[in-house]
Amino acid sequence: MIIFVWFNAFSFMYNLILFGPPGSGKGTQSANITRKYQLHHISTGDLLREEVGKKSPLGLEAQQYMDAGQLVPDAVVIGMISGKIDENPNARGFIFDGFPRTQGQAVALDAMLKAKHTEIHQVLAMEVPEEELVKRLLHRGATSGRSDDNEEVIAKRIKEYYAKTEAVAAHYDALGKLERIKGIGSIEDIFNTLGKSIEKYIQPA
Ligand code: B4P
Repeated sequence: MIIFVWFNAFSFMYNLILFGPPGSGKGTQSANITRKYQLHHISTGDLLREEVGKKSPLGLEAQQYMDAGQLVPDAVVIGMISGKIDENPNARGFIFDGFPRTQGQAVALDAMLKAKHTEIHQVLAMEVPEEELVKRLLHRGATSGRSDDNEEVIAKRIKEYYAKTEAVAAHYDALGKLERIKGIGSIEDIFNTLGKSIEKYIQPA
């Protein structure tokens, strides 16, 4: 028992934020990273879509924001995340995909992880030009059934990103944790570039 507690207290947990504008490929690359490095994937977009699908009170509240291309209020999203971390105490680490999306969420995440005796180690920010983002999101919209499938909502999402989300990069840059990654090219090439950064901290599982 004593050995178990000692091991847990000192075992290294790696936490990564995959950051970027809507359509930059966060979801796509998270799936690959999760598989190769055996991290636990937390996507606020997926969690919110799950709640919307279930028509839960949280989902019904979130849906109106998502359909309009707006961010869901911080309090709703932050509450969801803490529970997900606690459900996986023995995770090798977490990959946060689409979270934090505001300065308030970043501050809350840092405090939440500190209370759990861990921290964010790296923020990998994928940079993609706006016209490529629009092209990708229109293409995804045509096949996925997601509500952000038209130019008006996509333009709103990109505007929200510059108004509220870009500040998250500055927050982690000031802490020396931000690395910018070119997010155009093949999915495999981008994955390899991300992997080189991740392997400064952990090796494939
Ligand atoms: P999310 O689900 O997080 O998704 P996203 O930003 O639209 O896309 P992502 O960057 O993951 O791109 P993907 O890999 O799919 O957000 C949805 C909504 O949820 C938000 O608008 C908001 O309302 C709400 N929300 C989520 N988190 C929130 C939070 N923390 N706070 C408040 N609200 C929140 O890639 C896009 C497309 O590009 C795909 O079709 C993919 O196949 C393609 N693609 C990817 N990489 C490519 C490449 N290298 N080349 C060509 N195509 C590529």
